Amino acid sequence: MKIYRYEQNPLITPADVKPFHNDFEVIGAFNAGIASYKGEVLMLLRVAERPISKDPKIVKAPIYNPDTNELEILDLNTDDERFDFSDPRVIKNKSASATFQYLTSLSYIRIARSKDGHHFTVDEKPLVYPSNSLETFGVEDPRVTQIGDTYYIYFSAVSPVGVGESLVSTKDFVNITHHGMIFGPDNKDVLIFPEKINSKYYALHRPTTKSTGNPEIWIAESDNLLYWGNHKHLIGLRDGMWDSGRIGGGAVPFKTDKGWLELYHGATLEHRYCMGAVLLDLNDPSKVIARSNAPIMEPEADYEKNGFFGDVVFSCGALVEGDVVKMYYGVADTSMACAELSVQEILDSLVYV
Ligand code: MAN
Repeated sequence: MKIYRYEQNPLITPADVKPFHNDFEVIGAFNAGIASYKGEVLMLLRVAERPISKDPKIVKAPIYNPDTNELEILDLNTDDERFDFSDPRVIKNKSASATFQYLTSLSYIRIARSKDGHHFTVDEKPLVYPSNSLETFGVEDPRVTQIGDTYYIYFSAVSPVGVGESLVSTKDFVNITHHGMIFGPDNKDVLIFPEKINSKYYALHRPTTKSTGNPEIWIAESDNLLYWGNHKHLIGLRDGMWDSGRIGGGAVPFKTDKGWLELYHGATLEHRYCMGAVLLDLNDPSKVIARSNAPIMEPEADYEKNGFFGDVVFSCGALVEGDVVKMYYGVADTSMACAELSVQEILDSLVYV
């Protein structure tokens, strides 16, 4: 597979983003949803900000308070035996069954704009900021689906009661309408198809199941983008392969003459995140036609291997022009990059099921 990584990579790094909060530092500007708007490429960045800790023994956890509309900051001591600080992203309570108790940063969505898709300027203010009790730990990993002149932006809404997927819409990337949570916890990596198929909207989603099952990709239907049903399991983990630990949708699916092409992420149990592809039937996207046995992209460049959480390439959006896929992707949970791949080469690399 020929991959053309932009010379300007990483396109946006935390140093390019001015913190929105006083006494915070930006530690991530990554996993951006992508939109094409009025001749510009918009990256809807997930910006992660962390309260600056002057004491190495204190890890701070920022929490949005919906009653005051302010952030509260919890100080946790690394000597506190009740907590596990080994994952830099999260603080685990050893006695609780949940995978984490607090996040070490708070994420929100902020736009970076570009005329050429290579050079970006970051907006002064957030576009989507936590605004309710289901978003007290932040909003993360947005995707954008354009339907007509409306852009649907959906993202993980994170709070102590779980991670679900919430939806907003906009026509101008200034005024936002909130539509609430469309997939309840625990669910992430929703991807809404850009058009109706046989009079239904479709979305991929990724429940994290607890009783039985794995973090795998499902598909659902809707008449109105708000209420989703007829859920079906789409693809699962594969032992010993690049997608053996967890998988989830990546970029918004796009049409090819062979079917809907979805670029999805897969990780091993050691948290190495790669991108691969799955081809779905044009008339019934719950039918899988073919899938990548080998990743189409793996973390290889220095900025993909090293960072806040290294060995991660994670796309939330791509632009397709003819045979060229411009895949924008988060690197090492830190920055944004872009690479161009050929649609035909991706299709040729898939293994038919
Ligand atoms: C995982 C990671 C983090 C993220 C949390 C909550 O631990 O993806 O980056 O903040 O989940 O969504």
